[in-house]
Amino acid sequence: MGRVRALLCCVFALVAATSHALEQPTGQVLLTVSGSIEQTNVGNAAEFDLEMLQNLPVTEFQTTTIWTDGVQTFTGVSVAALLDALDADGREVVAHALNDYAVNIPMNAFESGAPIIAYLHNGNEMSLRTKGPLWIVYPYDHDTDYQTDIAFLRSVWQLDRLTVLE
Ligand SMILES: Nc1nc2c(c(=O)[nH]1)N[C@H]1C(S)=C(S)[C@@H](COP(=O)(O)O)O[C@H]1N2
Ligand SMILES: [Mo]
Repeated sequence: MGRVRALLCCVFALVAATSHALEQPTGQVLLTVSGSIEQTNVGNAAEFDLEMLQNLPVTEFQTTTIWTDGVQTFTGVSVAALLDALDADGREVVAHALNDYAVNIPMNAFESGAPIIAYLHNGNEMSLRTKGPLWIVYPYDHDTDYQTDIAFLRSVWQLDRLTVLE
């Protein structure tokens, strides 16, 4: 009995150590992260539904944008926090959108905590027509660094994939 229990403990410890630490998405997959990441849930990738994204650390801010009128509230997870949760280790990230737009962003550009992957805009989920369901946004009003062409072209709407490059 003691032996069996010891063996089972070993097996469970091994499973815990080697299995995917990420839960499985149960809703529609909104974001797929692949490349140089340690935490996965489907093959070599990490798939997220809305609930999984909402379970990551939440960042919310208010700002105007060049695409909208008036002050907006955005709620999401910072790219830094998301990549941290996946133990990502790389030099840059390719952010890819449903309309096949893609942009490479160096890893050190996320250190400030901006941008976020917003899943709520003024408290509402975003449709494809309103740049959703996921939109990379910066608190543009908070720093002149975020009012540059570089920040604008990294503001990927209809985001669907991130690839971490070594
Ligand atoms: N999904 C998606 N996001 C995108 C783009 C795009 O074509 N598709 N264009 C990018 C570029 S190149 C810029 S400069 C900014 C600003 O786009 P706009 O001024 O044409 O609205 O959005 C960025 N985000
Ligand atoms: Mo652009």
